[in-house]
Amino acid sequence: MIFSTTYTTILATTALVLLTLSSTPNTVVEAHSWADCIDWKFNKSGGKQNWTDKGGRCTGYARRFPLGKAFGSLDSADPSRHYQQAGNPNTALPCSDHKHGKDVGSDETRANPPSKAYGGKYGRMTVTTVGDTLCVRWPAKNHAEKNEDNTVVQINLSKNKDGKDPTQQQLLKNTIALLPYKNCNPNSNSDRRACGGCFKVPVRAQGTYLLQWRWMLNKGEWYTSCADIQIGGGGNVSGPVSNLVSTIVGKSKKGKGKKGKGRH
Ligand SMILES: *[C@@H]1O[C@H](CO)[C@@H](O)[C@H](O)[C@H]1NC(C)=O
Ligand SMILES: *[C@@H]1O[C@H](CO)[C@@H](O)[C@H](O)[C@H]1NC(C)=O
Ligand SMILES: *[C@@H]1O[C@H](CO)[C@@H](O)[C@H](O)[C@H]1NC(C)=O
Ligand SMILES: *[C@H]1O[C@H](CO)[C@@H](O)[C@H](O)[C@H]1NC(C)=O
Repeated sequence: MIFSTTYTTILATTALVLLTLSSTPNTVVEAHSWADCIDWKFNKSGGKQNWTDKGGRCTGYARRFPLGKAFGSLDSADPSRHYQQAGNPNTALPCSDHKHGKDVGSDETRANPPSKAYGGKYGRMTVTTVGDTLCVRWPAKNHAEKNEDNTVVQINLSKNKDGKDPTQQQLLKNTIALLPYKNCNPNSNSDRRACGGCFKVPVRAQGTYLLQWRWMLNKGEWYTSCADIQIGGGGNVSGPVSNLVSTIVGKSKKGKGKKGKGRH
């Protein structure tokens, strides 16, 4: 009798442990990414890219980006940065307004003038020139592991017109770079791995542009971050689209991960 009672207890304990183990990954992977920095400068040029806080510093940010928060912490901290576009992704609101979206992000509405969304408690605005390299950083949020596809980050760049953001359709015609999502440094904490990609600023007339960071996690599931960037100096020629192809630095490579499964 004692034997069977003990045996039952062992079975029950094992079931509980299995239950705990199998439910843990689901809670751990529930996280999505955003652009943490728009103009990352590495301490060391050349060699391996070091995206960690110790490997460089950020000199340009997305709109109303709060300073002083730990890298990768903004999904649980206030404000949450990840904004998932709702409805048809081709016509969805390109930048979070803190009201709309499948996941409502923080307020990345265009300020008037755009520079008002920068400085003080927010990160500074990106100032760059044609031909310069911009390096954008993001946290992996558990989506850069071996069993995940190497998804793509799009960088879309459009001129602000009439004091308004371009539409997602206009942005779609102006993709200037495709960056592999899994370009990350190692870290035992898969949520906080530091990732990023670099591209050259294409030929554009001087002015303020909307740079959209746009990442597709699952088919049709897009997350965006928006930054105003000032492009100045370095010529005033509007380049034809064919010139832009050579500026695409990172080409998307399909990972060896499982396909067709939704990730969360
Ligand atoms: C980044 O740089 C820091 C400081 O030099 C170093 O400790 C760290 O190992 C580097 N990380 C990578 C992934 O290169
Ligand atoms: C790299 O830059 C960061 C930020 O400025 C600094 O904290 C870090 O100590 C630097 N690391 C090295 C190895 O110079
Ligand atoms: C740049 O070119 C545009 C279009 O040709 C023109 O309207 C603008 O005045 C120019 N800006 C400067 C700073 O030359
Ligand atoms: C960005 O623009 C390119 C065309 O240049 C387009 O193929 C791509 O779908 C756009 N990305 C989005 C969805 O904004």
